Amino acid sequence: REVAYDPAVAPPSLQVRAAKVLEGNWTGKSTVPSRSLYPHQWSWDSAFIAIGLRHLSPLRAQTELETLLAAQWADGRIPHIVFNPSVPLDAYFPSPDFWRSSTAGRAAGAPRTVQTSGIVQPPVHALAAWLVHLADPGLSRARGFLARAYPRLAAWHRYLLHRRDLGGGGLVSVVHPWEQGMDNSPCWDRPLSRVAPAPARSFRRADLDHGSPGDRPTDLDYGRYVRLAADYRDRGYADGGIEGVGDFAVEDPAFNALLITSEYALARIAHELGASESGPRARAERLTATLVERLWDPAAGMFLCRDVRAGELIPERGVTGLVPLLLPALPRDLATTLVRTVCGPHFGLGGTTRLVPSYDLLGEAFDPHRYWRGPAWFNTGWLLERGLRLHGERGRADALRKGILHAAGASGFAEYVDPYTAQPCGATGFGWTAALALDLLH
Ligand code: 9WN
Repeated sequence: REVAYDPAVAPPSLQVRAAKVLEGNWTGKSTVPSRSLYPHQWSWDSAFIAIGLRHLSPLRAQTELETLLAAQWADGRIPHIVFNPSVPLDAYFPSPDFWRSSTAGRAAGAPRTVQTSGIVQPPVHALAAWLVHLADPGLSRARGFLARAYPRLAAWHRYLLHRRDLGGGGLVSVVHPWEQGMDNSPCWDRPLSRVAPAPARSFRRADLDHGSPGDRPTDLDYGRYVRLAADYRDRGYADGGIEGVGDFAVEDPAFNALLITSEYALARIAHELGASESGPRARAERLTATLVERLWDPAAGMFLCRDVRAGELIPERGVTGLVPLLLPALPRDLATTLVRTVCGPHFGLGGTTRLVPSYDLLGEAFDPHRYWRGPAWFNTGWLLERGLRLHGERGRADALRKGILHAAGASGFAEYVDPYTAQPCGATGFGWTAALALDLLH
């Protein structure tokens, strides 16, 4: 029997479904990455979320970033988590009583009224602020959105450039895997092996209440995360050069490439505000040259991470080393090589995969389901789609866009997916997956 097409029962479009996720994760002032796993505000999540939210409500997208910027520390750092006081302490670990920002972070200028973590995340914020402005310049000007955000964004970049150049070569170092955002990437295995893990009984992992253990970092990883964060806290979150740093200090390609991208955005923001600032653009170009000098590995055909403590590159291929494809001043031959690497056997794009895995498909540590050790993530996919387009790879960018949109919808906006089968892993209804799918639909 033929069933007549009835638009009233047609499945909702991807756009409508993505909007519903963002609506459901909105708290009134910001958006949680996930109602179950991550019930607070996260720094780089909020930047990605604002980029999608601007298509639904430019006002909410501005508010999202304003809420985050309001939690900035006096030294310029933007914390990686801003805690929601109405969420029970045991809903997420580590909670505010672990970070103790308002006491342990007093010397570094942590805010008094809001509880935050003391570490940072990749600086996607100036890029997000610029894109949010472009969605509705009239509203943005009427509210003084950029005029208020600009000094905070500039102070954030200054913090990173001046307080976090731990290697002394001009790039920013991260001092914790949570700062880089790809928490258990095999790139960290070597530097992390120096860190004595905190005893398992000294903390309780709330993530395992919601996520399957096979999709999450191990207990040993967590022991090391806890040790590093507690040591940093106990030093008052002070960044005192290499001597004052703990056992983990890494120059990361994606973190630095996002800073450079945000410097370009800062230059546009300054111009829009009528300032004749040549600083950010010149810095972006200089930083690109430094990134190439310090992190490019010709044999791997991509960027690698630098272990600052050991003074050497880490021989692991993580998706982080592809993200500099975003950079407009990347030498032409490097861009060509990066495209070849993304599409080659280690990442398989357009061959064995439709999405970009977070780690080397041929690497010893590859695991298609365990978090940042292989699964494909949507934020890195979105960044590479932009990079491919920027460097004239339109066909490949279109195919990646299609792969991302299909996997986002089919997985229920999963946090990450198996790079071969797109089977959902981690949380579903995940904020940046919905937001970045929305952005790609526009
Ligand atoms: C620790 C929120 C965050 C993301 C990170 C992702 C994961 C947290 C965790 O979730 O990290 O910050 O508890 O595992 O790795 O990139 O920002 O979505």
